Amino acid sequence: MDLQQALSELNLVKDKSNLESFFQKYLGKKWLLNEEFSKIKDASIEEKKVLWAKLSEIKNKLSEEYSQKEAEISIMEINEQLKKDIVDISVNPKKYEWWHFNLLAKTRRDLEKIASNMWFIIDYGHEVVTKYENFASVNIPLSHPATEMHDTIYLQEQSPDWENFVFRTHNSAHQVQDIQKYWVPLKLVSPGRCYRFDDMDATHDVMFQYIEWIYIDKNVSIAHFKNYISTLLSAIIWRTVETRIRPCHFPFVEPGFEIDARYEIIDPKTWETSKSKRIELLWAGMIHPNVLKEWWVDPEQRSGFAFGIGISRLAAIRYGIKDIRYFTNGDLRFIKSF
Ligand code: FA5
Repeated sequence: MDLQQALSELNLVKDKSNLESFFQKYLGKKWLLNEEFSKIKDASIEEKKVLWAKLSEIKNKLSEEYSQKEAEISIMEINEQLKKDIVDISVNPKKYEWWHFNLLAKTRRDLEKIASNMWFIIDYGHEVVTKYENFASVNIPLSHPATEMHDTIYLQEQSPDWENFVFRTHNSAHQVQDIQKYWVPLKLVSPGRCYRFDDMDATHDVMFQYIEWIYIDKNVSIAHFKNYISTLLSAIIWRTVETRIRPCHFPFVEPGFEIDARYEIIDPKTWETSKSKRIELLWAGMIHPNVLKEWWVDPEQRSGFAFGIGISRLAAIRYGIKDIRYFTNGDLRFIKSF
């Protein structure tokens, strides 16, 4: 067998199928070299040694050249494929759109800015809290309807003597810890997600953004509450809104108030406006003396107000949206219109 002949044939190989034929011819089962090796058995011992060495050298050389060729062809094929697969990943600057915050995040951030400007501390707390923090620490007895399974999302109990954990239903849940952390006088806001097992509709979500404001000091009165709430609402809402304040009962506060709002809904297609129904915007009140005692604050010395606003309802009023589900359903037509 002529090694030079084999090598020049290998040199002419340009693709995988020719390479395969070459392999079958020289190196496969029925290889030419095999024939040469089979002749060794008839040779004398001395000739055997020489022939074996010569054929082994040919075999090694051919195998080495073959492997090199195989690698070359693979790289060549990959490069050809890459040329065909070219994708233009450069972005057309004219098509690039500037991002903006989701309207809920924007409203929450604006609320936080206003709160800092009024010298309120911002503390987000935890989304998973104990049953005590969520209910008893704010004077909600465990027999209260709000503690029932259909309102509260409980975490699975690990053992019978284990304190139940819940997804917080309101941010009032970590006030007991905030008091321990910052003590009084206290001006604090707690923004963040809350969870309730509510049926979803235009004003209810199962997970919603909420912000709680709390102010405790000497001689804090309803007049302070009115002043803060009207400053806050006029800073965050730039549209005409009809508000109504009315007394209500919430165990955390005494007296308690509710503020409802009626606002202008804008039709995104026609830009026509219509009046919304009256919606509950926030609950508030003067912190109940029992709650202050529970927090080791002397109700004879200190008083305070607290209020909790659903940020999605506030954002709906702010931007004239008729249904809070638009904020989270990912509809690009809605997102792009802001
Ligand atoms: C509370 O959670 C009280 N912690 C509020 C409070 C704070 C009272 C301080 C007194 C003192 P309420 O359950 O009403 O109250 O919820 C407060 C606000 O959260 C509502 O006014 C509403 O704006 C919003 N909200 C309540 N449930 C939902 C829901 N499922 N989806 C969206 N927003 C909601």
